Amino acid sequence: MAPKKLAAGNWKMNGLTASLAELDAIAARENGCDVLICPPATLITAAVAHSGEVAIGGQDCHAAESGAHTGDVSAAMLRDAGASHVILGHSERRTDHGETDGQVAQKAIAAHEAGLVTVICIGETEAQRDGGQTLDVIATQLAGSVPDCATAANTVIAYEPVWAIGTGRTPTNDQIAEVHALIRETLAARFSDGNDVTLLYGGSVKPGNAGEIFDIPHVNGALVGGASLKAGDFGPIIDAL
Ligand code: G2H
Repeated sequence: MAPKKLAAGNWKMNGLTASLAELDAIAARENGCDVLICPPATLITAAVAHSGEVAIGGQDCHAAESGAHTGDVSAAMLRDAGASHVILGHSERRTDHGETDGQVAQKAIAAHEAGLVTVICIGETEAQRDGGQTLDVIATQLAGSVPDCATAANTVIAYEPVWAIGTGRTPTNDQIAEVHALIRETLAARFSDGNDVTLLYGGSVKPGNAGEIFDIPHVNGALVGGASLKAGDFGPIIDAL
């Protein structure tokens, strides 16, 4: 089995009910690859009703199944709302909420138990890249954030350099290729189906750069933030895949 191609949109803390019109437009222009939209939790149930073949996911979940965790949602709740995927370990969660690799792995275990596909995010900061630590950081995050129960069917890995997120800056194609090759090698060494895991690039992907990023070896799609909010931007990215 070859890795599935996936165009994933992360709406972050953006979107009201009216935004579902964009989802209708995205659903209408599918090109055969898998498409995922992760709206805010408030929109998941309504988004499922608008999504057609487009998968709907959450942007985070708690590691516990239920309990006294004000403001959090569990993996089972996301599944119950109709989500099929969940993003975990996004750098904004790691930065804003202090999430560690170990916590991300616990969340991933809970998500897999609930039947969700996890999109586990990893990526270096600008200081780490400037300090020549990128490959070590990626290896450490992969080892710590991806649980032993990961398979090609239940796990997607997104490489998102922190300095490229929402900044309009992107790594060179060679930099993306180097990190994706490391991720592929590491997964293949650890998991029997590691060669089949879908690997996404994320960080300032837009219609103008998606095609060349998708041509890089071991890039099987993208996790797109700002450019996933409008079907006029996300549609051409889907088409480029
Ligand atoms: C990276 C990405 C989506 P953007 O966070 O996960 O956002 O495309 O806006 O850089």
